[in-house]
Amino acid sequence: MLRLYDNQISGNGYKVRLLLTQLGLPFERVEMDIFKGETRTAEFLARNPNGRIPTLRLEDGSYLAESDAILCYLAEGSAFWPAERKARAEALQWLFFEQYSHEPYIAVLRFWANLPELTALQQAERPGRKSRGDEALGIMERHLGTRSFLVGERYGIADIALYAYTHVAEEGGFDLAAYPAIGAWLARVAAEPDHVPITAEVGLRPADAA
Ligand SMILES: N[C@@H](CCC(=O)N[C@@H](CS)C(=O)NCC(=O)O)C(=O)O
Repeated sequence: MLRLYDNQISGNGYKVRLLLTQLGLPFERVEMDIFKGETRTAEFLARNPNGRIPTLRLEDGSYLAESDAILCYLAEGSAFWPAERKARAEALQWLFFEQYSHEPYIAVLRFWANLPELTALQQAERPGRKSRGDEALGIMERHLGTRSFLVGERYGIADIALYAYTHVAEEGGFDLAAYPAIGAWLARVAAEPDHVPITAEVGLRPADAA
C-alpha cells in the first residue's frame, strides 16, 4: 500500500492527501513532527535526502519526494492531469509558479506565524515576503477573473497545488477579501467531489511506521 510521510498542518502534505482521497486510492499516513526534526534523522534522509515531507513510499518500496512531483505521478492517466500536450505544460507552468513565486512567500509566512518567535533575519524578511506573496495572489486573481479553474476550465492538479496554501493564506497575514476571483475559485475547488479539508485525518495508520 502507498505510504505518505506527512504533517497535518503542512499544505504541501495536504496536496497529496487531497489528491489521494479524490482518486480513491487507499494509503497509510505517517505523521512526522517537523518542529522536532523527525524528517532529519539518518533513517528519514535515506527516504528523502532533502529531509522533508511529503514523501511517498510507492508500492515497490521506493520513495518519491516534492509535493508537485508526487501530484504528477499520482494523477497520471486520471482526469486530474490533462491529456492534451499544451494543457499539460500549462499545468506544469502553474506547479512551477507555485513552488517559485507563491509557496516561498505565502506558505513560509504561515509557517512563521506558528513559531513562538522570529529571528532577526526572519523579522527583516517579512515585509519583502509579504509583498511577493501579494504579487503571486495578484497574478492568480487576474488569471482567475476570466476562468473557472487554472487550466482548461477543468479542475486538476494545478488547482490542488495552489489551493493548498492559498486557502489558508490569511493565517500568514494575507487579506483574501482583496481577491474576489480567488475567493470564488476557492469555493469551486472546495465544492469538488470528495474534497477534504486540510484538518481532515484521512489515510490509515500503519501498524508499524518504520
Ligand atoms: N518543495 C517541497 C517543500 C517541502 C517542505 O518544505 N516540507 C516542510 C513541511 S511543509 C518540511 O518537511 N519541513 C521540515 C524540515 O524542513 O525539516 C515540496 O513541495 O514538497
